[in-house]
Amino acid sequence: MNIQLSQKNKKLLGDDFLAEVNDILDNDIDDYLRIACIGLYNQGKSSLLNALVGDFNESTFKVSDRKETTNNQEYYFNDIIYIDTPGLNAEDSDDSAAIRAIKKSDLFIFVHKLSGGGLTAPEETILKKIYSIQCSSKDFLNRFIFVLSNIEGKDDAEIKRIESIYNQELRGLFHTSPFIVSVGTSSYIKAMRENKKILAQKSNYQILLDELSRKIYMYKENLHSTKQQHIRSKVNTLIEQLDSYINQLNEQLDSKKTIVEDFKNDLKKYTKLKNLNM
Ligand SMILES: Nc1nc2c(ncn2[C@@H]2O[C@H](COP(=O)(O)OP(=O)(O)O)[C@@H](O)[C@H]2O)c(=O)[nH]1
Ligand SMILES: [Mg+2]
Repeated sequence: MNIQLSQKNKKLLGDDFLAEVNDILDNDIDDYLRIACIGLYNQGKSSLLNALVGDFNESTFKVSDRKETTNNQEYYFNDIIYIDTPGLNAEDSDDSAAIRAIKKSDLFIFVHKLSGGGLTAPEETILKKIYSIQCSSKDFLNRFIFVLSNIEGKDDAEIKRIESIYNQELRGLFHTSPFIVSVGTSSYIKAMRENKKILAQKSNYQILLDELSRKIYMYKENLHSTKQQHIRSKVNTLIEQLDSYINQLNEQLDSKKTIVEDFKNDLKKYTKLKNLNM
């Protein structure tokens, strides 16, 4: 659906506002669960999605050490739409592609390389932005899985230390503890290809898969009503914005009316003063 406005009316409401309205209306209420993988580039997003959709040849989502993807890539698997987003903090257009994916997604996997230390400034910015987009939902962090990737070669103590720093930083931002799991995607993919059970276990993928299944199950139970509720609350926010704009216009009109009425009264006073007996 698209709400049509004349050129003149478009100017009155502003392009940004109208883009937001159409974004929401475009967001059809279908019954597909969407999972978006987000994070800076080269953190292991595409590899992780290949692992999740069971493509151990890694040809579904493009894996590369260089930054290549600038658009979202969607893949339908087992009743779920998986969305790979371009790495954040490149050009602005990449971030806007990620934002588009975020707006239509239900669950999020945020990928960050373990060796990258704590949250970087662009990661913080995008997380706050997602929070503001999704602020209507109380269960914001329930819809996130934070993945620390590339655990290969790190000992358990080091992994725990970095998880704890990451946890503290996220708590600082959102005031609750998120679900964090450290994984080795490359070793999981190798394990699945070569049927190596111990390697698969060491990759921690089972923990990630279990948590994801849990979240999918919880979310799917009332997917339709949750989606309706999200869209309803977004539309309500837009209506509130329009109401406050109407109030502002009324105030502007009132103050203009006062000026004109004062002028009219002055004119009347003048005619009286001069005995013009109009
Ligand atoms: N050792 C290791 N390498 C990884 C892991 N995840 C991704 N990689 C490698 O990191 C590089 C970038 O991965 P990619 O999935 O394309 O990252 P994206 O840009 O975030 O999508 C590739 O060479 C992957 O093989 C991981 O968990 N462990
Ligand atoms: Mg990628």
